[in-house]
Amino acid sequence: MPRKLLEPRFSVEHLSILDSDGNLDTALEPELPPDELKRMYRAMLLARRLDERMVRLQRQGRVGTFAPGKGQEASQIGSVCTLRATDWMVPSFRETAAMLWRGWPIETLLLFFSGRLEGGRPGPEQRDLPVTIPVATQLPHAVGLAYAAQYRGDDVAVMAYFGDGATSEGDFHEALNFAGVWHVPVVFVCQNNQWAISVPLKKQTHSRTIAQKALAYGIPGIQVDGNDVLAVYAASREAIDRARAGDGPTLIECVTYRLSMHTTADDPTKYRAEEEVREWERKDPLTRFAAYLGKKNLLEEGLEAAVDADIAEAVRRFEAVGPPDPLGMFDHVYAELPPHLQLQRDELARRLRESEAAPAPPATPDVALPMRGQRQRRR
Ligand SMILES: Cc1ncc(C[n+]2csc(CCOP(=O)(O)OP(=O)(O)O)c2C)c(N)n1
Ligand SMILES: [Mg+2]
Repeated sequence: MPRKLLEPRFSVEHLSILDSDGNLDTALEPELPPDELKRMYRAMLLARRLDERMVRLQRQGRVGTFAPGKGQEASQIGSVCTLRATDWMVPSFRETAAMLWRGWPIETLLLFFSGRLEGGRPGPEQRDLPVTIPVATQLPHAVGLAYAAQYRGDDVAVMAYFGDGATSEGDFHEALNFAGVWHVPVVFVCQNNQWAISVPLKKQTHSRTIAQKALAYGIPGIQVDGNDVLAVYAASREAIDRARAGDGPTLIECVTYRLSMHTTADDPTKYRAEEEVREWERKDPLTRFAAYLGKKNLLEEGLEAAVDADIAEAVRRFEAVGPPDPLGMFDHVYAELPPHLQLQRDELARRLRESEAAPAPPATPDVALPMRGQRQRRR
């Protein structure tokens, strides 16, 4: 019996429209109205400035651990801007830019990164899932949302975000498999930022691209220059239109780079070369987009100051929120507290009552049980 070729040899497309030297492929340039281009740039700039501010706030002990998205603004804004308010957006933990676009107030994001419950709650009309820290677990949820939309006949698409590291998790493969089998309206956006904490891409996968993993699940996959907002937009537009037309899921791999640390608890100088970072700084998605807009006369004067003022206002509102109730840490994990936690809760409640009754100055740490980074003795 001769050997038969069952699958044709496949190729994986790489899409780039505006390169880091400002060269534009006009044949591929998407048709975006000037106001939309301006809105996209503003969102990217807001995300960048907020990102830098968040790191400073964390260093000052004013917010908790934060995962910077610096360098990934084009991957996020170029994709999320193709969604309607009625579509679902499913973030991981580095999607601050995408969340801002979807209308999350800045102070809510600050609350989230201070460990506050209020920070994780989408608005009542908002079709976003909250931040997901456990890597890749949001992907089966995204497929479930798409399956429900398909079942109910809703005109809704779902966009789910994750990193290169997430593709090593079973959840990623299960999600793509179900999405392919059910042919549901979901777009998987992988932000391949080259690192999963200290693990480089080459130790994550032996595949030449992440996009090609789609082939195994019978769905289209495309690789795009993730620092080129026009390329990300074009690929996302196509994928979302396909989902809406009932033509099933797509995997988009955005090739990008995490310019900052994994989180504020990480020191990337321990595991990656400065030269690598410098090289990617030259491919900065904001500089490139700004140059493109400049040529079209669409760069607004004073935008940076306006964005900074919005951030400063939000920081003021965030810092005016009262401290959390320390007893809240016992809520929302167990429906019924196990006895050992009930004992700890009672003990903390007693100490808090005592410390409230105690006269100033503040009691010793043993009595006050302060939490790191929290100004919680205002109750
Ligand atoms: C299930 C699970 N395992 C491990 C972790 C710890 N962890 C947090 S982020 C991360 C790396 C994720 O890398 P990637 O998917 O590339 O996303 P990136 O951080 O680069 O955005 C790990 C291992 C976790 N949060 N969840
Ligand atoms: Mg990564």
